[in-house]
Amino acid sequence: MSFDLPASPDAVRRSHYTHRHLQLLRHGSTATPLRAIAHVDLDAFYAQCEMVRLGTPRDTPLAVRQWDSLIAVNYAARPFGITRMLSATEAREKCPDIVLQHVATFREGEGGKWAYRDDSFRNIKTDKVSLDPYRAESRKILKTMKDELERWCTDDSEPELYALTQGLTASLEKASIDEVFIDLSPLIYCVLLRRYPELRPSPQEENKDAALPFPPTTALMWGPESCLIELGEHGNEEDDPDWDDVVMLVGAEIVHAVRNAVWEKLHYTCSAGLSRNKMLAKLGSACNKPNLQTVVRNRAVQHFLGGYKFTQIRMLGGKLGDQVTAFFGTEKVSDLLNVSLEQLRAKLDDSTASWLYGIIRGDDRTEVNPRTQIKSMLSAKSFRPSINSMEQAEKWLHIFAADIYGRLVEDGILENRRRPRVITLHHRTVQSRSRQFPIPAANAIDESLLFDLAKNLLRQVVGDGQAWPCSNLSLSVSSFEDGVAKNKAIEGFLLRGEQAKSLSHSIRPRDAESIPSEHPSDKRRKVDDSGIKRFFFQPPNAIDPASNVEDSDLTSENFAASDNEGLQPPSEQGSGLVTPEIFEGQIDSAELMQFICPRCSKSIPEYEREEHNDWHFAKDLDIQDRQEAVTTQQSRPANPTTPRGSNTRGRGGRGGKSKPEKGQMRLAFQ
Ligand code: DCP
Ligand code: CA
Repeated sequence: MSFDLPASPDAVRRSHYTHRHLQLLRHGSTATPLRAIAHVDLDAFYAQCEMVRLGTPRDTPLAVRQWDSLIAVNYAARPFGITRMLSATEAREKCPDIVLQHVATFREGEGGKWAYRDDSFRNIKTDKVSLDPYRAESRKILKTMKDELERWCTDDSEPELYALTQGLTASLEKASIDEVFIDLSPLIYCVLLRRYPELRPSPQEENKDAALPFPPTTALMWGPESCLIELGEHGNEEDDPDWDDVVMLVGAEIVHAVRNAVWEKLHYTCSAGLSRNKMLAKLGSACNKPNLQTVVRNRAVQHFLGGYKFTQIRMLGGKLGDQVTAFFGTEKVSDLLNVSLEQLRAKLDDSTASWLYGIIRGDDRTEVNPRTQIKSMLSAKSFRPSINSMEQAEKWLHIFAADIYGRLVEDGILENRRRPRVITLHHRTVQSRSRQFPIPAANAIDESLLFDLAKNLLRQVVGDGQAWPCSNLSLSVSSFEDGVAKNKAIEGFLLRGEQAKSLSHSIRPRDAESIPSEHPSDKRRKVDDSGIKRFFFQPPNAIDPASNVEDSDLTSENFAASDNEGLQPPSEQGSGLVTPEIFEGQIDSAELMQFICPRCSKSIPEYEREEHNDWHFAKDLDIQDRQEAVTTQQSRPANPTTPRGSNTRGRGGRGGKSKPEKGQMRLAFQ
């Protein structure tokens, strides 16, 4: 990639973008058209984990099996027609040399440790899948990505630049075990200011709405690792690049560096999508798999989206998408573009109509949510045939407790970093039921405490009657709090030994409804327990995609466990979306009303609308304050005698040797 291009002959031309747009880029604001979001998705993730662990050559076909099903297929096996739909036996028929690696398992009666076992596939009755090895790799990958992004942050070789870009970082959201979103905007701002000094804010108060100078280039050179979405009839490659194109070029460079670091350090390939928002970035990352990145520039958005069915867009894969299809007689984005906002409003409530109108035009203001901490952990097992006794169930509760405890240890429970406050048992016969307890703050959490609590919960379920045969059982912990919380629980949190034991005897079961919740939407879920059947449709976005239910929720074992109830198509499983749920309970219809916030695209219960609007208001004020603080800092005179430092990484810059070409390099989008 090179930026060494002659200045435009028309020196007076101005960019479409303003100083304000650039400042909003600095803040990672969702309101700037210069925003840059990446979605990075590991290729054939579990299969690559096994390839790395076993040292399998990259051209050897390999699939990961769970019992007789395939759950991940590497790219060397795909030309043989091997997909997740096949059984292990069918895969072997199509490709006799394929390596079929079974996932690690816990085994009944063999303690709480998982292991890779040669005979697991024959032992569905006694074994339970462990995803620990994949979670561990996922953590390493995330860390490597963060380290690389860190390298792109401010350098302090040039004081003037340092003052302008100090503290700016990318935010990273773990969307599932093998996917992340990265908001690159603040990092790109740093790079732009380094490479294009004319963009640096001047010490004089400038008109924020004045246009930026035009980029000093008539063409951008894209590296071979980036696939550009072509423009179709909506755009023209001959138009000179503006700053949004330059932003994407810099973003592509950073994303490539991140992917390269993951390859160099850990030997994993991944694919990426880069665009102005999460929705477009996610669609982009799937376009050129494996091991390539796809860039959806602003000028390509309309053509790109026009080729999709809107039901492929996140949040439109379910009931809302079906309704829209029925109302307008089409699934195509291109057809829906002809429907006016008024026509959408005639069929849908105002906020859903506005959201839909925007989303098919590529407008998505969802923020990258940097919370990377896990919000709940679940360990589950489905039984074929069903189990029929407390004794059998307890053996599994032992394994669940060990599984969850191992993950809590990884999460820092021994160092008092965080601990869950609630434990839940889910139980399925003909009906699904769940029971919760608060985890007593006075007790140190260990395997036996989790087991005791789980056993008590199971006894409650059994006491309610009709507990057998049981086809699925699972245990989860949730509502994590920080170990340093300044609340009353802290003393209990740190208790150990006899003191803790004596307190543990005072544990009494409580109904789910009485457990304090963190968020009103959590309260809504708790009506789960009251027992009257009702299907509750959770509109798109109602559950935060970043809610970070730990990845075991997304295993095939759990998919299989749910008898197709509330399953998402595979494309959505990986994105960390939680499935719509069957709620049993009498729900006030007011609770069912949702509105989609036009500012952040989140679906919010009607009764929280006011609170949500207040939150945006407060956030706007905060951004405004910070901008003012920055302006004050920037208006301080910089040291004019300081020599300009060179780009420490020597990337790009304006001294490259590439020959300029008119227009942008094209790559076909299939
Ligand atoms: N997974 C699973 N069962 C499914 C779908 C996925 O256990 N039904 C697991 C195995 C996958 C991992 O989740 O490796 C990530 O899922 P993806 O949908 O991202 O698929 P892959 O990473 O395997 O392949 P791709 O290269 O298409 O992303
Ligand atoms: Ca993947």
